[in-house]
Amino acid sequence: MFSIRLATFVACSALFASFPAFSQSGSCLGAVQWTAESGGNGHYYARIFEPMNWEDARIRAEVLGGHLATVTSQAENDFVMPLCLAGGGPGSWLGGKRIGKSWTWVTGEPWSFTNWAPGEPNNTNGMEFYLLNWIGSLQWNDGGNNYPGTFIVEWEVLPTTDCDGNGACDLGEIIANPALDSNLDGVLDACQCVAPHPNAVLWPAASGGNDHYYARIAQALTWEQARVTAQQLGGHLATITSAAENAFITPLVIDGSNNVSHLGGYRVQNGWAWVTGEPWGYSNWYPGEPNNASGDENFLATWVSPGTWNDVFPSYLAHFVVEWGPGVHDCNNNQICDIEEIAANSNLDINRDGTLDSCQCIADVVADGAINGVDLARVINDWGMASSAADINRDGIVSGADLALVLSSWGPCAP
Ligand code: MAN
Ligand code: CA
Repeated sequence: MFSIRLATFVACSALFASFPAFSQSGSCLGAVQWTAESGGNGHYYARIFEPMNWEDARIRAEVLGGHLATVTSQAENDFVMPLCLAGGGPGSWLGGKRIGKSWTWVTGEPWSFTNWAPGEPNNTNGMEFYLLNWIGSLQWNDGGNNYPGTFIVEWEVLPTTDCDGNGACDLGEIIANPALDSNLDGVLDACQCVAPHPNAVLWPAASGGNDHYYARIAQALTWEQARVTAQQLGGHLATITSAAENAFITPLVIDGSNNVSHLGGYRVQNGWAWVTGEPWGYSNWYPGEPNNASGDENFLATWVSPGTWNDVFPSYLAHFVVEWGPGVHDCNNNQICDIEEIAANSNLDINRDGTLDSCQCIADVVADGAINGVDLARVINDWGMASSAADINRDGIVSGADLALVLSSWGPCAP
């Protein structure tokens, strides 16, 4: 765990004493302070090695609690510009932007000091509106937005949260390893519930979905390889059991070529089955399919006309749709994945549907948006029945436990 690299960025407290430049107790290394003792403004600066365009870097800097560095004096220039080079790599964006004919700083500070390289700013092709160092140089250049630069962030006050309690400031951890903030929200992934895959989209219960996530993985694999890969990603090949679910995934399978993606269906003796064991019911075969064209078309894929399905042979290479859930997300926004909360306390999901009951209105038996006399009447009417919507806790019988759930949550469902 402890490494040379650690020494370059972490020192919420312990290492602090050995770095006199870092004059603020509780500060994070990785950002260097231009100290008052050395004639500075007390601000902190760091070069972020996440190549991106200027507009994205501007947002990223703000998400990290600072702003793209503004270099408004010779002294600040002398402190900041070497950071643009340290560690090599591409040029480093700074917080200057051309608006019309004039240059501005992202903070609104007046534009006066400049340090342009000879011949700059030259606005090549009329598209260079953004400030960065000339690659390998301490002087300035104007660049086009789409250049994948590193960037310099400046903080007046350094955020010092340590959300995972590991003694290392979160900001310092992210500066050292941007992958620790994969969803780019400025919070360590370790402290929140992040989507299971960068491409994953949620089909929210609130809009009639199942709270599962889906992603098309753009890797051409056989169905069997795709099945295994989906598992390795923590999910399974998507199982499409309703027209609504098929409609939800259809935009995901449009891939700019043939729109074929493996799904989690496979041929069994008397028909088809899903990898999850869910019953086979809904299907949406392309006209004439499944035709078992080669005698071994035992696997399900979406077909050329988006939304339709085909049976394909074992060596057919295609992208594939992975499904995750339920409960991989964080419906109550408490930074703990719902699935973990439920695993720790099964009472939080009394109807065992994989979603926290607190995010649903489980006692709204007739689904009219409130828990009221209609639901109560339904419980009493179905008393003792084995299979009824009034069996709120899904224990196999409509009983006093269900009645208690109605009474204890009486009133309108939360929005
Ligand atoms: C054609 C049709 C399909 C078959 C594929 C296999 O498109 O016969 O039914 O699955 O070829 O590539
Ligand atoms: Ca076929």
